[in-house]
Amino acid sequence: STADIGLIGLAVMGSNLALNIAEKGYTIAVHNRTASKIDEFVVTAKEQGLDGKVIPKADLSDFIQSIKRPRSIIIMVKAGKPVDDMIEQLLPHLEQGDAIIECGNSLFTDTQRRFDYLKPKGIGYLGVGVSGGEEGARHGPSIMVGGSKEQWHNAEAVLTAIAAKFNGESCCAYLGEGGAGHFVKTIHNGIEYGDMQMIAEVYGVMRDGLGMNPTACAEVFKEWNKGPLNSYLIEITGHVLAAVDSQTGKPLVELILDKAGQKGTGVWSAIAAQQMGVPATAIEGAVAARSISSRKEERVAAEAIYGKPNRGNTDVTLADLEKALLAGKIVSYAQGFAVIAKASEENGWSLPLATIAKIWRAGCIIRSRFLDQMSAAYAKGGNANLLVVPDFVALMKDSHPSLRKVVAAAAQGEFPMICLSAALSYFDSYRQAQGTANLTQGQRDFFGAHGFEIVGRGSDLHGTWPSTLGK
Ligand code: NBP
Repeated sequence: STADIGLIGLAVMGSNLALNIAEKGYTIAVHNRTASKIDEFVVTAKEQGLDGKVIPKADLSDFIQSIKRPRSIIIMVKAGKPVDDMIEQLLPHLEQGDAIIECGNSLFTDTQRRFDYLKPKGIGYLGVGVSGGEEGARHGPSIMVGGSKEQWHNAEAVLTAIAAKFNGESCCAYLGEGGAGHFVKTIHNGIEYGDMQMIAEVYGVMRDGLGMNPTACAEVFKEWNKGPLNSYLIEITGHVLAAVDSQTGKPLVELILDKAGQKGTGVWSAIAAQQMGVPATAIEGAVAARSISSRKEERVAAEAIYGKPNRGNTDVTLADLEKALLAGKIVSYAQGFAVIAKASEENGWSLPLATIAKIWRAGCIIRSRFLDQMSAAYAKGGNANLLVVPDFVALMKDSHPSLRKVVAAAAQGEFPMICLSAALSYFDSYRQAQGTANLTQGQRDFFGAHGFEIVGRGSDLHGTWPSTLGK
């Protein structure tokens, strides 16, 4: 046995990850259900001068025997049942102390179940969130590790080496037992949904309120990428807006149908947040916005009923839009990190918020300058809501008036702003000491005798309500 590590599943993600591992000097055994993919992979590895580090194995038993003990075996097959099938196929060949490292986009509860299933058998299970798509896998993804801590140490050197680097620091970290890694990856994706939707809402105002064409919009995003919004998503937004369709010469973005797809991680984030009672309205809004977008036919019919939106004069500047986006982003990240903090508490993971912000600074879709500021702020201590972390209080004080102005202009100009308005309402709810749930509690007691609290008198008190029977 000579391979440092093994990898099963040579589709897009697996083959790029395997090349990345070989490039870092590790010998890797590779296997795929369909053997022809292994041959194709060897050709690619040869073209990149990496075939000397690759041990191709079409037979699963040979593949396993070729890996040094205790074995670390990465599986990068389609999420869902194929992962369970693969685990069952591997089990008879594995020995105590070996580990399966599952790197796909798995639901964290599935990862937890698999971890619990393998633990009594003495087989380690690591559920690893890998962000950054194909390019990330090849040149350095952000890697969020969860699962068996002991076996993590066996694979730590390889995973740390292949991860993206930010100022020389690896964007890979062990975050906690069981499904911790995949949970954090899911919330990463939820935050990504929020970022994308808020950018799209601002683009809507530029296009339909300020009358800007895609080229002009692209220039603005290019400029914004030099400032506090500097991030991968702002950068690619500039490129998408600048792209021209080769067939017609028209801006490509204007030809793309306005129906957004989703694969489920946004929904999983929103469900996890709701289940734990943590408000994550920006993520929920972003998921809802994609769902509404997909109902194109209904939207066309509804516009015919209500008429075209009455846009009028949009009284916002580009500087307002930039600051509104920053304020929305702070709220959205505050919510996402609050979900992570709560999950950490509920599951006994000790999810370090500063570390999570750190490993998202490079290699993943939401990488940004902002996350560097966040990790620095969280490193000063505590898992507090970002809205009360001093550095961000100053940013929020400076930017929320713009968010308010933009959301107000959107309401007046009939622009949808599901995400930014949700972020503003969350902020306004979070920062007001006296809310309106006193009335809600009164209603709940009226119809259901649920009780209420009066400070100084005690809790579980009841009102004497008039009867509404027969009225
Ligand atoms: P796919 O998700 O398309 O899966 C294809 C691979 O799964 C092939 O190797 C295929 O083998 C194998 N496979 C299947 Br399908 N059923 C199997 C089974 N029952 N037993 C064994 N192998 C089976 O590959 P991908 O697009 O590279 O994605 C891999 C994982 O990474 C997924 O979980 C995906 O969601 C995730 N992903 C992440 C990102 C990201 O940005 N992080 C991007 C894209 C994908 P075959 O060749 O024999 O059919």
